Amino acid sequence: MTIGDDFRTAVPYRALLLGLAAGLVLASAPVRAQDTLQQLRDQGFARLAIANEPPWTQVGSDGKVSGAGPDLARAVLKKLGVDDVQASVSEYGAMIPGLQAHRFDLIDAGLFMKPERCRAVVYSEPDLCDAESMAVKKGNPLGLQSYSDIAKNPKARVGAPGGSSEERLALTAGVPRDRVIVVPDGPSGIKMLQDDRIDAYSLPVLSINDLLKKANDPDLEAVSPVQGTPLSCAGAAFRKQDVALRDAYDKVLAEMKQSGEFTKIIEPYGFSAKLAMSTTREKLCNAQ
Ligand code: 6CS
Repeated sequence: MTIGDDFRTAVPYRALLLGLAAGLVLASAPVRAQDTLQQLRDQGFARLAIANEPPWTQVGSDGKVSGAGPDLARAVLKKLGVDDVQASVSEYGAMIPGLQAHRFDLIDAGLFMKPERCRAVVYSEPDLCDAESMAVKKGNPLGLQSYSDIAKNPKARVGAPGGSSEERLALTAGVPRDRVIVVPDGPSGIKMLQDDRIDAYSLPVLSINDLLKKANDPDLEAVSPVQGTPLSCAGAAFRKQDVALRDAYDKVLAEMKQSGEFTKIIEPYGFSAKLAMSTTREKLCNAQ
């Protein structure tokens, strides 16, 4: 008698095979996801998507990458045994497709947690929060306080990054597509405003403040916050299949929030650690 014969007759053979196959797939899932962290450790770096929008992310004239997002990601990854990050500048709208296409290993660029994005990636817990702002000409000649003000004024044009939350908010408020102008970067947005090619340039408050300080142009001012817009928070974003990597990242992030290290990294850039710790991924990904 061989175990095979009796075993085959005692248990429905097909169910047994299916159960074994399912077990093998399930058992390999965490291993595969765990592989990503091991792959990053082995390669010695993680490929990070950034936008070059200070103080969230910035690339110096010497090519050095800094900003709250990269500094935080570098610190967390180092504690996970990934010694460095290699950053690539990407438009916000191209970050998630690039992550999914394995051009990046994670995004930490102030990519706000929005329900539609939360369906495409897995986010860490919140790290960087801010309200929305608009740079306008001094005195705000068109009286723009909100995206619906822009929608209601057929002459008003608003600039925003492609694929950004500001672009989406303006379109959702009813601004026609041809009056929402995609702007490649901050300095270009300020120049377009100065040249009257747009009437408002919309980014988060800290970004607009940074740009206006650098522009040092008395003919420009900020409308902050943009009326009717939510406080938004970003987190590090990972591929949906990399939940184990995200969980490992989250564990270290929570320890750093607890120890004060998180505060020491982000607050010099103007971000509030308290604000980030006052909300959760769950709340932000399910916001109406
Ligand atoms: O997540 C976003 O879409 C926005 N985040 C930042 C940091 N800047 C502009 C962008 O629209």
